[in-house]
Amino acid sequence: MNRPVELVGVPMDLGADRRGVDMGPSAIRYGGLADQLEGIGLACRDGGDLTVPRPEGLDPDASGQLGGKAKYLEETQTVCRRLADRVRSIREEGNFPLILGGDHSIAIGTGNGCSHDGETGVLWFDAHGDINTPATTPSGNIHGMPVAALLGRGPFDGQSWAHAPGIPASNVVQIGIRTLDDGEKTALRETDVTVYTMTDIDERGITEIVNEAVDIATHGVDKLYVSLDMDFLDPDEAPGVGTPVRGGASYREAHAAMELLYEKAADEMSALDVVEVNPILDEHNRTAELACELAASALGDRVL
Ligand SMILES: [Mn+2]
Repeated sequence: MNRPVELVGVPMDLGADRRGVDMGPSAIRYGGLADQLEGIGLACRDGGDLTVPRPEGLDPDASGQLGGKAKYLEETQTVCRRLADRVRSIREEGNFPLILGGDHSIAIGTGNGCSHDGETGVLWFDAHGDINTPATTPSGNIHGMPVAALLGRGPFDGQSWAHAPGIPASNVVQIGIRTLDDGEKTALRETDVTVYTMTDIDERGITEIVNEAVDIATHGVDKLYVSLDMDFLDPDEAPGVGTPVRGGASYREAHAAMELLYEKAADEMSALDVVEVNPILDEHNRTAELACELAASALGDRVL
């Protein structure tokens, strides 16, 4: 990859119940991300943080709920629009957007910023399916909805800030999934989204899975957006995440996945976001440091 990297922090926690992921961008910067990227020869510019409304004094239910539950809908919409514009302009300048979350609702912005100029595949590393809609969500938290939003499912259909027509469901591939709500199981059966669960990784190994996943995600398209929710990893490795789930990817599996991704799809990669780092739940910033390492691996860092 020979494009300069531009970092953008999105200190967003309106999409999650547990506070703290708004501090993710700072923790990842403290983890040394820019130095690591420069260490592998990438020019790196820090574009600062997007402005995100604070939840204090806001009514989560104020802005209409898209026919169901969607907390802080209006604020989330504003932030995602802002992020989509930013991602788009970074890409138009020929640079690579590396987005630091924040909760996973921000992927609605990154995804839209990547797909306005032609079809894009998506690789979604996560413990969760993130494909609830306001109609199926048990919690109303939008960080459980970004895949549904990008695909324009249910009440997201016709919502221009959410639905990204440039992302075909058949080019969306999820890896590491280990917990799904009932509504999400139905949704995933109805769509062409490909899901690799942790069981698939156990049985076939991360290398084979990522190889296949990249082929599916980039089939017939020339761009790939990669979204890394740090809860893809096991909480033993990444305790500081918004919604930890046991039984996740190991340290080596996560690195192998990122390394292979770079090997196979460095030219196609059009944006990367690293989300759901929660410094309040972390141990001495190790989850944020791991986020830096994995981002560097995805952008070409190698042992030798
Ligand atoms: Mn997620």
